Amino acid sequence: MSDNSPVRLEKQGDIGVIVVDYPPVNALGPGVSEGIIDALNKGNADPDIRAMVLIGAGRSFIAGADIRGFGTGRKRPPIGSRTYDVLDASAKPVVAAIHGYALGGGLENAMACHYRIAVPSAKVGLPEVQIGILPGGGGTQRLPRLAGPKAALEMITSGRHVPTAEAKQLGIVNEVLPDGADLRAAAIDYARRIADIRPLPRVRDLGVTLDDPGIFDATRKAIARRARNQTAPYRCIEAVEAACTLPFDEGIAREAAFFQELENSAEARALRYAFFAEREVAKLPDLPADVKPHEFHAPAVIGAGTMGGGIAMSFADFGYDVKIMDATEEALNRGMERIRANYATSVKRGSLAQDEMERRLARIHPVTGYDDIKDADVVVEAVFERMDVKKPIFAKLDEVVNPDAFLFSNTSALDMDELAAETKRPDKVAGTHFFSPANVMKLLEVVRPSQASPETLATAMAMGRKIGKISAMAGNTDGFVANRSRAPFNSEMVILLEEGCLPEQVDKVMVDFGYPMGPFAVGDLAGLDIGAEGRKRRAAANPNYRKLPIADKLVELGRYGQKTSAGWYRYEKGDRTPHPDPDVAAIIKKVAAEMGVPQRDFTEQEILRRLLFSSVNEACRIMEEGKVYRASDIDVMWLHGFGFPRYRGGLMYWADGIGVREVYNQIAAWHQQYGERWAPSRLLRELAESGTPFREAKPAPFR
Ligand code: 3H9
Repeated sequence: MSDNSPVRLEKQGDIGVIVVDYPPVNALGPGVSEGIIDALNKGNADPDIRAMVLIGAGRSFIAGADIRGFGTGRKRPPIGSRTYDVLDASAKPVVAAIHGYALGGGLENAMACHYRIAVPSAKVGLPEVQIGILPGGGGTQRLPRLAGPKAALEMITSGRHVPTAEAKQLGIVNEVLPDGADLRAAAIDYARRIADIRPLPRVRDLGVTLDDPGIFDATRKAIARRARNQTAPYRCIEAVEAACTLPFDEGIAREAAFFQELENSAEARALRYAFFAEREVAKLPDLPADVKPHEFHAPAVIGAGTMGGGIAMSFADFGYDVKIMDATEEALNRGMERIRANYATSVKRGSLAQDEMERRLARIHPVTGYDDIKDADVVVEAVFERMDVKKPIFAKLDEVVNPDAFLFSNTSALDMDELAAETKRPDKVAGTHFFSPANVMKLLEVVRPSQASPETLATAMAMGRKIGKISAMAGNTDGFVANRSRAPFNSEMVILLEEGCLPEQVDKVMVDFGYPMGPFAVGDLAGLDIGAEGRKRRAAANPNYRKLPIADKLVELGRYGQKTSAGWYRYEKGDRTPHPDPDVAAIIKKVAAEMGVPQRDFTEQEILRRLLFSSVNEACRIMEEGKVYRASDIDVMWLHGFGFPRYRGGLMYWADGIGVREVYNQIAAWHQQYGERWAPSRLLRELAESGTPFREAKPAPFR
């Protein structure tokens, strides 16, 4: 251990305390594993030391291997000389003292220790599958020995963070400390108590009891949908299977081979990219570095419709008491009924406990008067999406609500400057665009009007994070960033029909690509009448607007989607399964004939590229206009707003996989063929000319 090693061995009487100090989360970055091994060797060699404690400095135990080191060709020590092996072989006992997070390689090191104690707030887990790999530090072999194969399978294939109490129940930790206990002192005491126990309890020596050999196939079946097109989840299962059938060392060798296979797979690279993109998106580089978000305690939501209800649920789900206001008792009652029904569905599905549902419901306080919300510190307006409806509400809110409160609007397209101008506090106004269903979808698009103060923007971003969202900043442009970049995709999918595609054909391509549902089936779920409104507004404003006669025709015929049992598909009563509808095929044929569009066949690749390239081009325009900070923010929006398959990284990352020149050439060819809607953006052309990947594009300064 050199002086600047991230690991130190501190002697406290007869106990050696190995402190990992590698901020912010003690990932196993350069020097950390080496430091731990060094400290262990020193501790074992020191005759005064009887036992050791492994503990993390700062906010966490160890958050896992350094993800930045993956795929860089960094050499890893061979099996036998890794921290896990050295801990396991230590002649003196080691107690892992866990607070914060023990994830991935962090938990694997803890499981290679002889004992584990934890504070109640700690979380443990093996989240590797979420970055396209499997636990490679013995986790797939030790966890089944500690917790049993069933629990291990569940934890390793989901990657979920397990709270301490559950970890104790599962046998992963030996002892949970009382609330407020001093972890270091308790771990030293514990180490003194167990110092002389021999033989040392080693997890590798435990047997594995497999009660039900069917669990592996059952898990394969259960994850088939979400693990589509991916390898890592299946390797996780195979590795746990190996733990049940092979001796420990052979299981470890199998795990290491899988790890090597996966580390640089396309899915692992894309998932790592997504992990860092999700952290980058929180950074607002043009705001003063010292700007702090305002702490809020009294949120209020205006409007008890579907969106307002979902937003109120989001606050309640994360422990906030929230007021929800609507103009009439009747609307409020309807809104509260919907909220109750949504929670009840989660209870029925088993994802929410009944008493937790009651606690959450009790945090949502329905009110009818502005007077009831005058003390709110953040207000999220979520009334009908029309400027003439929202404007008077903003003016009224400004008049009655505490002058320090922030006023946010859940709008998906309206001009936030116009709305801010209704108030005498335009510096405290911003857009907060939730995605439907608001209590489920992770994306919060924070829309930045020109007068919003840095504190307002930081507060809106932080508010999203506090209620479990991933907040992303967007410029104030029609459709903002997420929907604006998605709009050409929505048009192109209908235009494809004019040329001879069928909705089910397009949907199949997109589902095979990795979307949970095809875009036409999603359209039916959301309601086709909603898009029709927006098209009318845009057509009125822009004579060159590309109309979508087939979509308009369906709406004209009253085919609004699932709610009318007919949309792009037909539906049986009480069933949400979309069935291809010959009537729709006939409508498409008729409209196409009236338009005089020649019919032809499409390859799957052409369908995919027609939809996604159109959006890539628009995304470049958005960057060109300075409406977003980075290409990766657009990727985060597509991952969390639109269900883009995470293992493909996001729209722009996926396009980089094809290559900026190829994307440009294809778009330029379609420009020739289809006209102006495919005109390549300036930024796209420049990137293609210089061979710069999309993810390195430099958007114009944010405005
Ligand atoms: C593994 O362990 C493989 C093994 O099986 C063995 C291999 C042989 N690496 O998220 P935050 C950074 S795979 C590098 O904002 P939070 C993060 O980028 C690993 N960097 O904080 C950010 O940096 P910046 C298994 C990491 O409190 C900063 O730390 N482990 C890592 O909201 C703060 O992060 C995982 O997959 C890392 N492992 O959440 C856990 N972790 O400030 C991944 C964090 O520059 N990490 N950073 O933007 C997490 O899930 C969350 O970070 C955690 C904290 C829950 C720990």
